[in-house]
Amino acid sequence: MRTLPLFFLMLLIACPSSRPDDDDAADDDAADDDDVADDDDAADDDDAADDDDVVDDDDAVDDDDAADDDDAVDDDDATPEVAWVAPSESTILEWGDTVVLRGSASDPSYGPTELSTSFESGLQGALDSGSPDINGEYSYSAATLQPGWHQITLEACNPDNACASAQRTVGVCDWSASNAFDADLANWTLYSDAAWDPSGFIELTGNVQNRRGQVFNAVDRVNPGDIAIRFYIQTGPNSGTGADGFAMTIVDASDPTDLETLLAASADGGGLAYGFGGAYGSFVRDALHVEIDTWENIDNGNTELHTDPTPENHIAVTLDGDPGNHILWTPIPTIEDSLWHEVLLEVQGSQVTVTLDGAVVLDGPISNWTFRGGYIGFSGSTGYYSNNHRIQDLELLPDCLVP
Ligand SMILES: [Ca+2]
Ligand SMILES: [Ca+2]
Ligand SMILES: [Ca+2]
Ligand SMILES: [Ca+2]
Repeated sequence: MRTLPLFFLMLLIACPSSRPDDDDAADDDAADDDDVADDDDAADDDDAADDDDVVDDDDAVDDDDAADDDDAVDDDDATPEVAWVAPSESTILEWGDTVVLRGSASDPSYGPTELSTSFESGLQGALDSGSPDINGEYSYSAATLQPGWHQITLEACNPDNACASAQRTVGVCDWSASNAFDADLANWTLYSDAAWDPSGFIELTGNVQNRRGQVFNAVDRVNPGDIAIRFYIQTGPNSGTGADGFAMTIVDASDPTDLETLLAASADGGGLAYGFGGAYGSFVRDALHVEIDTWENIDNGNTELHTDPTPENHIAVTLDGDPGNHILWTPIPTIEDSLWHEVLLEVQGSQVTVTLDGAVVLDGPISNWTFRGGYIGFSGSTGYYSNNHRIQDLELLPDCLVP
């Protein structure tokens, strides 16, 4: 959010060609205003003269203005007319979304299909060219607009090469790469057994018993509201016998010290190093977790404090630091294959969707719940059984900001 002014600055820099049009419009307005002012001045003079007949002469001057309008109609005879239909001005899209550019074109002397029309992006160049349909409608489905502000020009030319154009601005927002963990950790902090690997990922545990590791951004909080977060996970090599799994967490800790305290108290083994609520602790504020669980826990009131809903590997949305609170869950085929898997979490209002390797695996509302935001991070744990637990390439879309 702090970079927002820069984006607006970039917008101003990126769209200089909009200025002449605006100026032209302003000039036109000024000219109109001048006309009105002149009329007013004349009226004042007339009032001063107290000569109503002269005021009637001013009406004749107004007729001259009407004659000017006729001149404008003459100009229309020489060129096509274009107008935007969709999308609306300053529409913002997510990268990869398809937007249908739609305009209309007409010409007093030619049929619509005799016109040549095109869409061109100031950022990306020519997008499409063609002709309107018999109704004068011209559209193009743009699926490959790159991130940034596009000032898109709709142009129509008639066979005499007389052209008209109109602009519309469309923003395409980027995923803001929170961290690929390739080079440095920036605002991210390693806790407990987590370690950065020079190959470009975070190893949360290593394939070692009774490990517990976390990595969190203790500087920037994720904003409340709709979000989309993508990251990659890898666990193995002990397929089947491996344990315990990992989780992505966004927790409403009050400050970095509070966060560190919560993480230090979180349980290893079945707690997946995010267990600090429910049977695992006293945390009573908001946290959202996506866990990838590779070990079935059964509550024994001692070493295991919750019961998993399935003996299978599972992916689940849990809340408030409680690994026993499986709000949304589904079994998945074993994920302990030492391969990278893509996880995408999307929150829209109370609707939470989780996509694993491109397939939606969880999709449902969470009743009486809204996303509160907080510090984002990852955790993983082992117990008597173990696996490596690796994460990398986090992309975060707390707000769809146009770069
Ligand atoms: Ca990486
Ligand atoms: Ca397992
Ligand atoms: Ca478990
Ligand atoms: Ca679980």
